[in-house]
Amino acid sequence: MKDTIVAISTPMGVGAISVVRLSGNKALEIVKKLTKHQDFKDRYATLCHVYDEKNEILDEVIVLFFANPRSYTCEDVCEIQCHGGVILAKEILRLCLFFGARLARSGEFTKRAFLNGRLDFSQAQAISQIIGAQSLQASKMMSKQLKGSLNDFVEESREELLRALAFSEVMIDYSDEDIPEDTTQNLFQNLEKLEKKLGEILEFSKMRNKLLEGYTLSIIGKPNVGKSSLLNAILMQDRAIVSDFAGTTRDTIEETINLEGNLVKIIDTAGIRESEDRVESIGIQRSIEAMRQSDFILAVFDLSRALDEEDLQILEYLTTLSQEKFLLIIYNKSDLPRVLDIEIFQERLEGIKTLSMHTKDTQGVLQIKEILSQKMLENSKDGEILLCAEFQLQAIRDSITALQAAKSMLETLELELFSYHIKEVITFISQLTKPYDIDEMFDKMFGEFCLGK
Ligand SMILES: Nc1nc2c(ncn2[C@@H]2O[C@H](COP(=O)(O)OP(=O)(O)OP(=O)(O)O)[C@@H](O)[C@H]2O)c(=O)[nH]1
Ligand SMILES: [Mg+2]
Repeated sequence: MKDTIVAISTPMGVGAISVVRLSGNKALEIVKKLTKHQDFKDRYATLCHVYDEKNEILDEVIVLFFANPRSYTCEDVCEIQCHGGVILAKEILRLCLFFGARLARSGEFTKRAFLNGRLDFSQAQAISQIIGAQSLQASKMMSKQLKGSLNDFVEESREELLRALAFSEVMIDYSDEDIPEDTTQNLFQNLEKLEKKLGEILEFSKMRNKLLEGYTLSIIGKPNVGKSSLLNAILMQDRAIVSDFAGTTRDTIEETINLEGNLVKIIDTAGIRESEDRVESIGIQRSIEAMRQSDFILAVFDLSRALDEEDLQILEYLTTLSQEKFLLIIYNKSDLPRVLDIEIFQERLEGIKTLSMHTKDTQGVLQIKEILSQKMLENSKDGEILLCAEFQLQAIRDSITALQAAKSMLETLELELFSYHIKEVITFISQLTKPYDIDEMFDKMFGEFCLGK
């Protein structure tokens, strides 16, 4: 890690300013050559010029200097803020290389921060997630992780387990009768608590990863009930073609909206019904697939038409999905005289939220958005630890298995085996924040970052 690295840290060609970042022993020296300015103060902004090799002024810039170790990487760091666009930042980058810096690999700044002890593994990972996060809640949660809440949990659990291990090691040579029963009971309860907590983290993480990826919502229903009209109303633009011809939408249409900081992909589907038409029936297959992939389903029915075979078929689908998906039944076209008998829906889909509306009614659309936002809010309650990487989820699963084995050994007072399994749990739990001490592992993980981080 002797060499000084450089990268453009802002997205290419976007925005009014770009930042070129240098880290390493020679960072300051390079900036001095670049600007012909000698006096940079730690943690101060300095206005100066950048010159090219022919001594011509290239740009007016602001240099931020962070002396080691109080910098992102714990090394000397200089950030050069130049004017935006592609050309200038690239030119400054080129000059930095000319004066002896090396191009940073993606994630290399964060890797250095990690290797210099500035961040632990989970914090480094949280940074990668913040950059890629698709929702405001997710970035907030990751920022919290950055503060080290996962680290605290791992430390606390380790202490608990070490206490269990110490007890076991001391008691190993005693006969069963001499082992105090209340102590083992107490120990058992604590392990049970830890197991429960691990289970919660696992469940929570699986669910919350939605916040990172974004949600999917599909609008389904038989032909002509007003699905595309509803999509347009939600988007507040005429995105999909609407007509009174049944089968207007032949393939799925996708649009993304931002609902209170959450990214929601909305899929308008081809109406579900048995179809002779090959093109349409492919579309229908897709809409069934869309439903399977969705977190939310808006199932649209037409209040102005009598219940028919197609509605019943859709009801059938919905009952199989209602366990795992968030389902909202929309009774559409409430502006027309009501013909649809909704009793059968109430019977079959007990406890499911319903809403009567028509698509020209902004009130109805607002209500839909509110219901969805509420649901997403429930999904993003604070205070839990969120794990994103598969190896972490695996470490939790392994911890739970080992913990269960340890508990059953404690019950039968087979303390040697108990100790063995507790040591396993300690190893697995430690992997949450310090997975493996292998360099390639880091390269792989940090390589997922974008350049300049
Ligand atoms: N009166 C009334 N008409 C509506 C309402 N919503 C949609 N429509 C009309 O119903 C017809 C069908 O609307 P679409 O949005 O194309 O229906 P769809 O479900 O997408 O139909 P397919 O794509 O064929 O499956 C159009 O003529 C719309 O103008 C509503 O709330 N009230
Ligand atoms: Mg349509």
